[in-house]
Amino acid sequence: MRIDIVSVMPELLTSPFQHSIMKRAQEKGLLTVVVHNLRDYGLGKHAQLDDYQYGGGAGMVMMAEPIANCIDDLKKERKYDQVIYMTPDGDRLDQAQCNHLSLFKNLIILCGHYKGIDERIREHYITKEISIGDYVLSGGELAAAVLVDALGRLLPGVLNDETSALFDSFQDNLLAPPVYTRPAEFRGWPVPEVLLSGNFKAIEDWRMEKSIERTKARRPKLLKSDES
Ligand code: 6GU
Repeated sequence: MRIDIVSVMPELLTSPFQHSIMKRAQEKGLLTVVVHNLRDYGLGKHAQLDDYQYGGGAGMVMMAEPIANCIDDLKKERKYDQVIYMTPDGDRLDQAQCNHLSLFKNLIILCGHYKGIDERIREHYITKEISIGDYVLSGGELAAAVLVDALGRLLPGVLNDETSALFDSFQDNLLAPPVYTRPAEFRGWPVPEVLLSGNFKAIEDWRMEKSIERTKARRPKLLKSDES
């Protein structure tokens, strides 16, 4: 999968993909992330990217032309499956959407800033609008990093144990069960005995029971529907 991220703050997007699983995904050639500085497409000698909004009101709006030119340039190089705009009024991201998006080959992610982008870009370029939750961030970059991470780990071959993404919280609308590591007793607090029993059937049953218990307690709506 190749992901091109268009941003006015590309510095915010350097570190998130240079560590751990995202680093390995790129080293293995399974994921390519390229960040583009929208400033390179700014207008005039100040490389202007935003302007006052028509009709008045506080806050600047990202102009259509730099964004259109940048996306046009990318589209000259390859065909894109989706042009995603990160915005708090987009569809709320969930695991089902991540699974769906992880199947695409080429994605563009546009990070919003200021009051947002000129509506004509949303109408004519954007194919999907995504929010990562009902709260407002100062820009779309951190949200884009969340999306890329969530997609990257789903690509076949990225995780060491291929099955481990399947056991993630949410993958079957259940939260993950509790996990323990050594020592078997810490400050008088023991690890549940079944986990030390070597009885794999009993361990599987225990984990399923704990998953359901935890989901009921913390996210009951997950059990009733596809809602969170
Ligand atoms: Cl995608 N962008 C911004 N600016 N804020 C958000 C968001 C995105 N998702 C939740 N809050």
